Amino acid sequence: MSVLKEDFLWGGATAANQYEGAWDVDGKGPSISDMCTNGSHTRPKRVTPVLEEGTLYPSHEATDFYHHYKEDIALAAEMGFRCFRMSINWSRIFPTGMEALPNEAGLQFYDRVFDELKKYDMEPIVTISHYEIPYALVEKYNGWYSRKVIDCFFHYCEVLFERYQNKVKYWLTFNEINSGTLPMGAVLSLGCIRGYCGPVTEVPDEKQIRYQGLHHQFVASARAVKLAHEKYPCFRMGCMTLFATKYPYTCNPDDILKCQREMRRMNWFTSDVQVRGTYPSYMNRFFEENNITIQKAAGDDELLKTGTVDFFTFSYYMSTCETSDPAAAAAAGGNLIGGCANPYLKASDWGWPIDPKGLRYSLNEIYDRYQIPLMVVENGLGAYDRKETDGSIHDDYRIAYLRQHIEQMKEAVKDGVDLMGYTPWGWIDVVSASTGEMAKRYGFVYVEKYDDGTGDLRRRKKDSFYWYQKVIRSNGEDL
Ligand code: BGP
Repeated sequence: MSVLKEDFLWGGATAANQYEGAWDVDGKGPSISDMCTNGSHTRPKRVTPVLEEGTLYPSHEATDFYHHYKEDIALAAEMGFRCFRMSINWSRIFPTGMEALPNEAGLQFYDRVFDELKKYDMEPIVTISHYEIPYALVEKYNGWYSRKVIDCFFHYCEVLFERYQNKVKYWLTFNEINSGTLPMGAVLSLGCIRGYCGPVTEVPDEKQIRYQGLHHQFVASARAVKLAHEKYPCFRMGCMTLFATKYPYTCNPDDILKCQREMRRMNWFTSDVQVRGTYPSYMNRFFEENNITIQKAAGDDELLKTGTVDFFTFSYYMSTCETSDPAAAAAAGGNLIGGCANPYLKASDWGWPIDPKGLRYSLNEIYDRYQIPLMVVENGLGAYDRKETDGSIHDDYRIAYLRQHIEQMKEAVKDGVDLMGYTPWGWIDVVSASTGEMAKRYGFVYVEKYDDGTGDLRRRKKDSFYWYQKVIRSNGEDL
Protein backbone atom coordinates (compact mmCIF):
# COMPACT_ATOMS: atom_id res chain seq x y z
CA MET A 1 0.00 0.00 0.00
CA SER A 2 1.41 3.36 -0.91
CA VAL A 3 1.11 6.45 1.25
CA LEU A 4 -0.37 8.44 -1.62
CA LYS A 5 -3.80 7.71 -3.09
CA GLU A 6 -3.98 5.17 -5.89
CA ASP A 7 -5.37 7.83 -8.24
CA PHE A 8 -2.81 10.46 -7.17
CA LEU A 9 -2.38 12.96 -9.99
CA TRP A 10 1.30 12.80 -10.91
CA GLY A 11 2.31 15.14 -13.68
CA GLY A 12 4.17 18.32 -14.52
CA ALA A 13 3.36 22.01 -14.93
CA THR A 14 3.88 24.63 -17.63
CA ALA A 15 2.39 27.95 -18.74
CA ALA A 16 1.66 29.01 -22.30
CA ASN A 17 3.63 32.27 -22.17
CA GLN A 18 6.81 30.51 -21.08
CA TYR A 19 6.44 27.40 -23.21
CA GLU A 20 4.28 27.78 -26.32
CA GLY A 21 6.08 30.38 -28.41
CA ALA A 22 4.28 31.07 -31.73
CA TRP A 23 3.43 34.41 -30.20
CA ASP A 24 1.98 35.89 -33.39
CA VAL A 25 1.00 32.74 -35.25
CA ASP A 26 -2.52 31.82 -36.42
CA GLY A 27 -4.10 35.05 -35.28
CA LYS A 28 -2.66 35.27 -31.76
CA GLY A 29 -2.34 38.79 -30.33
CA PRO A 30 0.44 39.98 -27.99
CA SER A 31 0.10 39.43 -24.24
CA ILE A 32 1.88 41.27 -21.43
CA SER A 33 4.56 38.55 -21.39
CA ASP A 34 5.32 39.17 -25.05
CA MET A 35 6.39 42.72 -24.12
CA CYS A 36 9.01 41.51 -21.61
CA THR A 37 12.67 41.22 -22.60
CA ASN A 38 15.07 38.55 -21.46
CA GLY A 39 17.23 39.05 -18.38
CA SER A 40 19.32 37.02 -15.96
CA HIS A 41 19.94 36.51 -12.26
CA THR A 42 21.95 39.74 -12.19
CA ARG A 43 20.25 41.73 -14.96
CA PRO A 44 16.48 42.15 -14.49
CA LYS A 45 14.18 41.63 -17.43
CA ARG A 46 12.38 44.74 -18.63
CA VAL A 47 8.85 45.49 -19.75
CA THR A 48 8.71 47.71 -22.85
CA PRO A 49 5.39 49.23 -23.95
CA VAL A 50 6.64 49.04 -27.54
CA LEU A 51 8.76 46.19 -28.91
CA GLU A 52 12.36 47.31 -29.41
CA GLU A 53 14.25 46.46 -32.55
CA GLY A 54 17.14 44.07 -31.89
CA THR A 55 15.96 43.11 -28.37
CA LEU A 56 15.23 39.50 -27.46
CA TYR A 57 11.71 38.72 -26.22
CA PRO A 58 11.95 35.14 -24.97
CA SER A 59 8.22 34.31 -24.97
CA HIS A 60 8.08 34.80 -28.74
CA GLU A 61 9.56 31.41 -29.43
CA ALA A 62 10.00 30.05 -25.89
CA THR A 63 10.53 26.29 -26.19
CA ASP A 64 7.91 26.06 -28.91
CA PHE A 65 5.28 23.71 -27.52
CA TYR A 66 3.06 25.05 -30.31
CA HIS A 67 4.99 23.05 -32.88
CA HIS A 68 6.25 20.26 -30.58
CA TYR A 69 3.14 19.33 -28.62
CA LYS A 70 2.92 15.78 -29.96
CA GLU A 71 6.52 15.00 -29.18
CA ASP A 72 6.30 16.62 -25.75
CA ILE A 73 3.09 14.90 -24.74
CA ALA A 74 4.63 11.57 -25.80
CA LEU A 75 7.59 12.31 -23.50
CA ALA A 76 5.25 13.14 -20.63
CA ALA A 77 3.39 9.90 -21.29
CA GLU A 78 6.66 7.99 -21.26
CA MET A 79 7.28 9.23 -17.72
CA GLY A 80 3.78 8.04 -16.84
CA PHE A 81 2.08 11.41 -16.29
CA ARG A 82 -1.52 11.09 -15.18
CA CYS A 83 -2.14 14.81 -15.54
CA PHE A 84 -0.68 17.73 -17.47
CA ARG A 85 -0.85 21.26 -16.10
CA MET A 86 -0.84 23.90 -18.81
CA SER A 87 -2.45 27.25 -19.46
CA ILE A 88 -4.46 28.64 -22.31
CA ASN A 89 -3.01 31.77 -23.85
CA TRP A 90 -5.87 34.27 -23.54
CA SER A 91 -4.63 36.31 -26.52
CA ARG A 92 -4.61 33.19 -28.71
CA ILE A 93 -8.37 32.94 -28.18
CA PHE A 94 -9.13 36.68 -28.04
CA PRO A 95 -6.21 38.58 -29.64
CA THR A 96 -7.11 41.88 -27.98
CA GLY A 97 -9.28 40.41 -25.24
CA MET A 98 -12.18 42.52 -26.48
CA GLU A 99 -13.53 40.66 -29.53
CA ALA A 100 -17.05 39.25 -29.48
CA LEU A 101 -16.04 36.16 -31.41
CA PRO A 102 -13.07 33.94 -30.55
CA ASN A 103 -10.18 33.11 -32.85
CA GLU A 104 -11.11 29.68 -34.21
CA ALA A 105 -7.51 28.75 -35.07
CA GLY A 106 -6.53 29.33 -31.45
CA LEU A 107 -9.36 27.17 -30.16
CA GLN A 108 -8.39 24.41 -32.57
CA PHE A 109 -4.84 24.35 -31.26
CA TYR A 110 -6.06 23.47 -27.77
CA ASP A 111 -8.50 20.93 -29.22
CA ARG A 112 -5.49 19.19 -30.73
CA VAL A 113 -3.57 19.36 -27.46
CA PHE A 114 -6.45 18.00 -25.36
CA ASP A 115 -7.08 15.21 -27.89
CA GLU A 116 -3.43 14.26 -27.74
CA LEU A 117 -3.52 14.17 -23.93
CA LYS A 118 -6.62 12.01 -24.05
CA LYS A 119 -4.78 9.48 -26.21
CA TYR A 120 -2.51 8.83 -23.25
CA ASP A 121 -5.20 9.13 -20.59
CA MET A 122 -3.72 12.29 -19.19
CA GLU A 123 -5.99 14.69 -17.35
CA PRO A 124 -5.45 18.33 -18.38
CA ILE A 125 -5.28 20.81 -15.50
CA VAL A 126 -5.87 24.15 -17.13
CA THR A 127 -4.92 27.56 -15.79
CA ILE A 128 -7.20 30.10 -17.43
CA SER A 129 -4.92 33.07 -16.80
CA HIS A 130 -1.21 32.52 -16.20
CA TYR A 131 0.56 35.89 -16.67
CA GLU A 132 -1.04 36.23 -20.12
CA ILE A 133 -3.43 39.17 -20.13
CA PRO A 134 -3.82 40.45 -23.73
CA TYR A 135 -1.62 43.50 -24.13
CA ALA A 136 -4.45 45.49 -25.71
CA LEU A 137 -6.26 45.34 -22.35
CA VAL A 138 -3.15 46.65 -20.62
CA GLU A 139 -2.97 49.57 -23.03
CA LYS A 140 -6.63 50.41 -23.08
CA TYR A 141 -7.63 49.80 -19.46
CA ASN A 142 -4.43 49.62 -17.41
CA GLY A 143 -5.10 45.91 -17.09
CA TRP A 144 -7.03 44.57 -14.13
CA TYR A 145 -7.28 48.01 -12.57
CA SER A 146 -10.37 48.48 -14.71
CA ARG A 147 -13.62 46.71 -13.93
CA LYS A 148 -14.21 46.38 -17.66
CA VAL A 149 -11.68 43.56 -17.81
CA ILE A 150 -13.97 41.38 -15.67
CA ASP A 151 -16.46 41.12 -18.56
CA CYS A 152 -13.70 40.36 -21.06
CA PHE A 153 -12.38 37.57 -18.84
CA PHE A 154 -15.86 36.21 -18.20
CA HIS A 155 -16.60 36.02 -21.91
CA TYR A 156 -13.28 34.21 -22.42
CA CYS A 157 -14.29 31.70 -19.72
CA GLU A 158 -17.74 31.17 -21.29
CA VAL A 159 -16.07 30.29 -24.57
CA LEU A 160 -13.51 27.94 -22.99
CA PHE A 161 -16.05 26.13 -20.82
CA GLU A 162 -18.49 25.58 -23.68
CA ARG A 163 -15.85 24.46 -26.14
CA TYR A 164 -13.85 22.17 -23.86
CA GLN A 165 -16.58 20.92 -21.51
CA ASN A 166 -15.99 17.31 -22.55
CA LYS A 167 -12.21 17.58 -22.57
CA VAL A 168 -11.24 19.45 -19.40
CA LYS A 169 -12.46 18.85 -15.88
CA TYR A 170 -9.91 20.70 -13.69
CA TRP A 171 -9.65 24.49 -14.03
CA LEU A 172 -7.60 27.05 -12.09
CA THR A 173 -8.82 30.61 -12.56
CA PHE A 174 -5.67 32.70 -11.92
CA ASN A 175 -2.09 31.59 -11.50
CA GLU A 176 -0.51 32.80 -8.25
CA ILE A 177 -3.26 35.35 -7.77
CA ASN A 178 -1.51 36.67 -4.63
CA SER A 179 1.46 37.84 -6.68
CA GLY A 180 -0.71 40.95 -7.09
CA THR A 181 0.14 41.79 -3.47
CA LEU A 182 3.80 42.25 -4.54
CA PRO A 183 5.02 45.25 -6.56
CA MET A 184 6.28 42.97 -9.37
CA GLY A 185 2.79 41.47 -9.68
CA ALA A 186 1.67 44.75 -11.25
CA VAL A 187 3.36 43.63 -14.46
CA LEU A 188 2.72 39.97 -15.22
CA SER A 189 -0.28 39.22 -13.06
CA LEU A 190 -2.29 42.45 -13.17
CA GLY A 191 -1.00 44.28 -16.24
CA CYS A 192 -1.33 47.59 -14.35
CA ILE A 193 1.74 49.28 -15.76
CA ARG A 194 0.35 52.51 -17.27
CA GLY A 195 3.06 52.74 -19.91
CA TYR A 196 5.89 51.98 -17.46
CA CYS A 197 9.06 51.04 -19.31
CA GLY A 198 11.93 49.50 -17.37
CA PRO A 199 13.07 46.64 -15.15
CA VAL A 200 10.21 44.59 -13.71
CA THR A 201 11.97 44.75 -10.35
CA GLU A 202 11.62 48.54 -10.23
CA VAL A 203 7.99 49.01 -11.18
CA PRO A 204 6.44 51.62 -8.81
CA ASP A 205 4.77 50.21 -5.70
CA GLU A 206 1.17 51.42 -6.25
CA LYS A 207 -0.84 49.55 -3.66
CA GLN A 208 -4.17 51.25 -4.35
CA ILE A 209 -4.00 50.16 -7.97
CA ARG A 210 -2.86 46.61 -7.25
CA TYR A 211 -5.40 45.87 -4.55
CA GLN A 212 -8.20 47.30 -6.67
CA GLY A 213 -6.98 45.11 -9.54
CA LEU A 214 -6.98 42.13 -7.21
CA HIS A 215 -10.58 42.84 -6.26
CA HIS A 216 -11.50 42.68 -9.93
CA GLN A 217 -9.69 39.36 -10.26
CA PHE A 218 -11.59 38.01 -7.23
CA VAL A 219 -14.90 39.00 -8.81
CA ALA A 220 -13.87 37.57 -12.19
CA SER A 221 -12.77 34.31 -10.58
CA ALA A 222 -15.99 34.02 -8.57
CA ARG A 223 -18.13 34.66 -11.67
CA ALA A 224 -16.27 31.94 -13.57
CA VAL A 225 -16.60 29.47 -10.68
CA LYS A 226 -20.30 30.24 -10.31
CA LEU A 227 -20.89 29.71 -14.01
CA ALA A 228 -19.03 26.41 -13.90
CA HIS A 229 -20.97 25.17 -10.89
CA GLU A 230 -24.31 26.10 -12.42
CA LYS A 231 -23.78 24.97 -15.98
CA TYR A 232 -21.01 22.35 -15.90
CA PRO A 233 -21.42 20.38 -12.69
CA CYS A 234 -18.64 17.93 -13.55
CA PHE A 235 -16.01 20.71 -13.50
CA ARG A 236 -13.70 21.07 -10.50
CA MET A 237 -12.67 24.67 -9.94
CA GLY A 238 -9.50 25.62 -8.09
CA CYS A 239 -7.61 28.68 -6.89
CA MET A 240 -3.83 28.95 -7.20
CA THR A 241 -1.61 30.69 -4.65
CA LEU A 242 2.11 31.42 -4.50
CA PHE A 243 2.71 29.96 -1.06
CA ALA A 244 6.01 31.10 0.40
CA THR A 245 5.61 30.20 4.01
CA LYS A 246 7.10 32.48 6.63
CA TYR A 247 8.79 31.76 9.94
CA PRO A 248 9.49 34.23 12.75
CA TYR A 249 13.24 34.90 12.74
CA THR A 250 13.33 34.58 16.54
CA CYS A 251 10.82 33.91 19.33
CA ASN A 252 10.70 37.62 20.11
CA PRO A 253 6.94 38.37 20.20
CA ASP A 254 7.53 41.27 17.81
CA ASP A 255 8.89 38.81 15.25
CA ILE A 256 5.91 36.51 15.82
CA LEU A 257 3.46 39.32 15.22
CA LYS A 258 5.28 40.58 12.16
CA CYS A 259 5.34 37.07 10.77
CA GLN A 260 1.61 36.64 11.35
CA ARG A 261 0.89 39.97 9.66
CA GLU A 262 3.01 39.10 6.61
CA MET A 263 1.60 35.57 6.38
CA ARG A 264 -1.89 37.00 6.26
CA ARG A 265 -1.18 39.74 3.75
CA MET A 266 0.94 37.70 1.41
CA ASN A 267 -0.12 34.05 1.77
CA TRP A 268 -3.66 33.96 3.22
CA PHE A 269 -5.52 37.04 2.02
CA THR A 270 -6.34 35.98 -1.54
CA SER A 271 -7.24 32.40 -0.72
CA ASP A 272 -9.32 33.48 2.27
CA VAL A 273 -11.43 35.37 -0.29
CA GLN A 274 -11.48 32.55 -2.85
CA VAL A 275 -12.07 29.67 -0.43
CA ARG A 276 -14.10 31.29 2.35
CA GLY A 277 -15.90 33.79 0.13
CA THR A 278 -15.35 37.02 2.08
CA TYR A 279 -12.64 39.59 2.67
CA PRO A 280 -10.89 38.68 5.93
CA SER A 281 -11.34 41.33 8.66
CA TYR A 282 -7.57 41.55 9.26
CA MET A 283 -7.19 43.29 5.89
CA ASN A 284 -9.22 46.32 7.04
CA ARG A 285 -6.35 47.60 9.15
CA PHE A 286 -3.85 47.08 6.34
CA PHE A 287 -6.11 48.97 3.92
CA GLU A 288 -6.57 51.83 6.40
CA GLU A 289 -2.88 52.15 7.20
CA ASN A 290 -1.98 52.18 3.53
CA ASN A 291 -4.76 54.51 2.37
CA ILE A 292 -6.31 51.85 0.20
CA THR A 293 -10.00 52.04 -0.64
CA ILE A 294 -11.48 49.15 -2.53
CA GLN A 295 -14.32 50.18 -4.82
CA LYS A 296 -16.88 47.40 -4.86
CA ALA A 297 -20.00 47.27 -7.00
CA ALA A 298 -23.38 46.22 -5.65
CA GLY A 299 -23.53 42.45 -5.63
CA ASP A 300 -19.75 41.87 -5.46
CA ASP A 301 -19.80 40.58 -1.89
CA GLU A 302 -22.66 38.22 -2.67
CA LEU A 303 -20.84 36.95 -5.73
CA LEU A 304 -17.65 36.24 -3.78
CA LYS A 305 -19.75 34.13 -1.40
CA THR A 306 -21.26 32.04 -4.16
CA GLY A 307 -18.13 31.63 -6.27
CA THR A 308 -15.89 29.75 -3.84
CA VAL A 309 -13.50 27.13 -5.17
CA ASP A 310 -13.61 23.33 -4.83
CA PHE A 311 -9.91 22.71 -4.28
CA PHE A 312 -6.81 24.66 -3.32
CA THR A 313 -3.64 24.56 -5.40
CA PHE A 314 -0.35 26.30 -4.83
CA SER A 315 3.23 26.73 -5.92
CA TYR A 316 5.90 26.02 -3.36
CA TYR A 317 9.52 26.95 -3.88
CA MET A 318 10.78 28.42 -0.62
CA SER A 319 10.17 29.74 2.85
CA THR A 320 11.38 33.04 4.28
CA CYS A 321 11.87 34.57 7.74
CA GLU A 322 10.36 37.70 9.23
CA THR A 323 12.19 39.88 11.72
CA SER A 324 11.19 43.07 13.48
CA ASP A 325 14.83 44.06 13.90
CA PRO A 326 16.26 46.01 10.94
CA ALA A 327 19.83 45.14 11.95
CA ALA A 328 19.06 41.41 11.93
CA ALA A 329 17.37 41.78 8.57
CA ALA A 330 20.39 43.52 7.11
CA ALA A 331 22.80 40.95 8.54
CA ALA A 332 20.82 37.96 7.35
CA GLY A 333 20.49 39.18 3.77
CA GLY A 334 17.35 39.46 1.74
CA ASN A 335 15.05 37.24 -0.25
CA LEU A 336 13.32 37.73 -3.54
CA ILE A 337 9.90 38.07 -1.97
CA GLY A 338 10.79 40.00 1.15
CA GLY A 339 11.72 38.74 4.57
CA CYS A 340 15.21 37.65 5.54
CA ALA A 341 17.33 34.57 5.00
CA ASN A 342 17.06 31.53 7.26
CA PRO A 343 20.45 30.51 8.70
CA TYR A 344 19.35 26.84 8.78
CA LEU A 345 18.71 26.63 5.05
CA LYS A 346 20.80 26.56 1.91
CA ALA A 347 19.69 28.45 -1.18
CA SER A 348 19.58 27.69 -4.90
CA ASP A 349 21.91 29.40 -7.38
CA TRP A 350 19.23 32.07 -7.67
CA GLY A 351 19.11 32.61 -3.92
CA TRP A 352 15.81 30.81 -3.35
CA PRO A 353 15.97 29.10 0.08
CA ILE A 354 15.47 25.33 -0.15
CA ASP A 355 13.10 24.06 2.54
CA PRO A 356 11.39 20.68 1.97
CA LYS A 357 10.03 20.57 5.53
CA GLY A 358 8.42 23.92 4.87
CA LEU A 359 6.27 22.12 2.29
CA ARG A 360 5.00 19.68 4.93
CA TYR A 361 4.37 22.58 7.30
CA SER A 362 2.53 24.53 4.59
CA LEU A 363 0.35 21.60 3.57
CA ASN A 364 -0.68 21.12 7.17
CA GLU A 365 -1.40 24.79 7.76
CA ILE A 366 -3.42 25.14 4.56
CA TYR A 367 -5.44 21.99 5.14
CA ASP A 368 -6.19 22.94 8.75
CA ARG A 369 -7.50 26.27 7.58
CA TYR A 370 -9.66 25.24 4.63
CA GLN A 371 -10.39 21.50 4.84
CA ILE A 372 -10.66 21.06 1.08
CA PRO A 373 -8.44 18.92 -1.18
CA LEU A 374 -5.00 20.35 -1.92
CA MET A 375 -2.67 20.01 -4.88
CA VAL A 376 0.95 21.12 -5.24
CA VAL A 377 0.89 22.43 -8.80
CA GLU A 378 4.40 23.92 -8.86
CA ASN A 379 7.63 22.99 -7.11
CA GLY A 380 11.14 22.46 -8.36
CA LEU A 381 14.73 23.55 -8.59
CA GLY A 382 15.82 26.15 -11.11
CA ALA A 383 19.45 25.28 -11.81
CA TYR A 384 22.28 25.61 -14.32
CA ASP A 385 22.41 22.28 -16.17
CA ARG A 386 25.56 21.10 -17.87
CA LYS A 387 25.21 19.13 -21.07
CA GLU A 388 27.99 16.55 -21.41
CA THR A 389 29.73 16.02 -24.73
CA ASP A 390 27.62 12.92 -25.35
CA GLY A 391 24.46 14.97 -24.78
CA SER A 392 23.57 13.54 -21.36
CA ILE A 393 22.59 15.76 -18.42
CA HIS A 394 23.33 14.47 -14.93
CA ASP A 395 21.02 16.49 -12.71
CA ASP A 396 21.38 14.66 -9.42
CA TYR A 397 20.89 18.00 -7.54
CA ARG A 398 17.39 18.23 -9.04
CA ILE A 399 16.59 14.65 -8.11
CA ALA A 400 17.73 15.31 -4.53
CA TYR A 401 15.56 18.44 -4.31
CA LEU A 402 12.43 16.73 -5.63
CA ARG A 403 12.98 13.58 -3.60
CA GLN A 404 13.14 15.59 -0.37
CA HIS A 405 9.99 17.49 -1.25
CA ILE A 406 8.04 14.33 -2.14
CA GLU A 407 9.16 12.74 1.15
CA GLN A 408 7.73 15.71 3.02
CA MET A 409 4.52 15.61 0.99
CA LYS A 410 4.09 12.01 2.10
CA GLU A 411 4.66 13.04 5.72
CA ALA A 412 1.93 15.63 5.32
CA VAL A 413 -0.44 12.96 3.99
CA LYS A 414 0.38 10.86 7.05
CA ASP A 415 -0.41 13.96 9.13
CA GLY A 416 -3.91 13.83 7.63
CA VAL A 417 -3.76 16.18 4.64
CA ASP A 418 -6.00 15.38 1.66
CA LEU A 419 -3.55 15.70 -1.24
CA MET A 420 -4.77 15.21 -4.82
CA GLY A 421 -1.59 15.45 -6.83
CA TYR A 422 1.79 16.91 -7.65
CA THR A 423 2.97 18.68 -10.80
CA PRO A 424 6.59 19.89 -10.57
CA TRP A 425 7.22 23.14 -12.37
CA GLY A 426 8.68 23.27 -15.85
CA TRP A 427 8.83 19.48 -16.31
CA ILE A 428 10.36 20.41 -19.65
CA ASP A 429 12.66 23.45 -19.81
CA VAL A 430 10.78 26.71 -20.29
CA VAL A 431 11.60 30.42 -20.02
CA SER A 432 11.95 31.68 -16.44
CA ALA A 433 9.07 33.89 -15.32
CA SER A 434 11.05 36.10 -12.96
CA THR A 435 14.20 36.61 -15.01
CA GLY A 436 13.19 35.80 -18.60
CA GLU A 437 16.19 33.54 -19.10
CA MET A 438 16.66 29.98 -20.37
CA ALA A 439 19.71 29.25 -18.19
CA LYS A 440 17.44 28.70 -15.17
CA ARG A 441 16.17 25.23 -15.98
CA TYR A 442 13.70 23.06 -14.08
CA GLY A 443 12.97 20.26 -16.52
CA PHE A 444 13.20 16.49 -16.63
CA VAL A 445 13.58 17.21 -20.33
CA TYR A 446 16.31 19.51 -21.60
CA VAL A 447 15.54 21.78 -24.54
CA GLU A 448 18.31 23.06 -26.80
CA LYS A 449 17.47 26.72 -26.43
CA TYR A 450 19.85 29.34 -25.08
CA ASP A 451 19.85 32.85 -23.72
CA ASP A 452 21.01 34.44 -26.94
CA GLY A 453 17.94 32.99 -28.67
CA THR A 454 19.86 30.24 -30.47
CA GLY A 455 19.24 26.49 -30.25
CA ASP A 456 17.51 23.96 -32.48
CA LEU A 457 14.86 23.10 -29.84
CA ARG A 458 15.89 19.49 -29.70
CA ARG A 459 14.60 17.62 -26.62
CA ARG A 460 16.90 15.46 -24.44
CA LYS A 461 16.05 13.35 -21.40
CA LYS A 462 17.96 14.29 -18.25
CA ASP A 463 18.75 11.73 -15.54
CA SER A 464 15.78 13.08 -13.59
CA PHE A 465 13.49 11.89 -16.41
CA TYR A 466 14.16 8.25 -15.59
CA TRP A 467 14.04 8.93 -11.88
CA TYR A 468 10.59 10.60 -12.06
CA GLN A 469 9.32 7.76 -14.25
CA LYS A 470 10.27 5.33 -11.48
CA VAL A 471 8.66 7.54 -8.84
CA ILE A 472 5.36 7.60 -10.71
CA ARG A 473 5.46 3.89 -11.44
CA SER A 474 5.80 3.15 -7.72
CA ASN A 475 3.22 5.82 -6.77
CA GLY A 476 5.86 7.69 -4.83
CA GLU A 477 7.26 4.71 -2.91
CA ASP A 478 10.54 4.31 -4.81
CA LEU A 479 12.28 7.64 -4.37
C1 BGP B 1 5.99 30.77 -10.50
C2 BGP B 1 5.24 30.90 -11.78
C3 BGP B 1 5.75 30.12 -12.91
C4 BGP B 1 7.22 29.76 -12.87
C5 BGP B 1 7.79 29.53 -11.51
C6 BGP B 1 9.29 29.49 -11.42
O1 BGP B 1 6.04 32.00 -9.88
O2 BGP B 1 3.87 30.55 -11.64
O3 BGP B 1 5.28 30.74 -14.07
O4 BGP B 1 7.99 30.38 -13.76
O5 BGP B 1 7.33 30.45 -10.57
O6 BGP B 1 9.79 30.77 -11.41
P1 BGP B 1 11.00 31.23 -12.30
O7 BGP B 1 10.63 30.83 -13.68
O8 BGP B 1 11.08 32.69 -12.13
O9 BGP B 1 12.17 30.51 -11.77
